[in-house]
Amino acid sequence: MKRFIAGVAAGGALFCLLPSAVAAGHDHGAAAGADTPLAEGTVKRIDKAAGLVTLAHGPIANLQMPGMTMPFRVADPAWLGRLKAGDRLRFRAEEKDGGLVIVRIEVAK
Ligand SMILES: [Cu+2]
Repeated sequence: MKRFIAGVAAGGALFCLLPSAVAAGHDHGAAAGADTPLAEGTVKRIDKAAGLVTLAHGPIANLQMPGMTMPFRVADPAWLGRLKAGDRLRFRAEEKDGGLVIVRIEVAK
């Protein structure tokens, strides 16, 4: 997972380029990935300055990733303002521009 974490850190500079790419990719992803269940996770830390949310997550089927705790970028920075440590959520993460980006979040209240 070192590759993914390095990608997230290095991808910070690309963050401003993401919204249109994510929006375009998400429409296709929703159809292509319709049979892939959302992953489950718990928010451990929010870093608004870096645009990252650290999740303790379960297996992510579409990324063939086992459960672990790691930071993710988010498709919309505004999401970070609506999350807090301890929130349990379901999410979809995709590989974009060499890093991992959360493109969908459903918070379990
Ligand atoms: Cu992970």
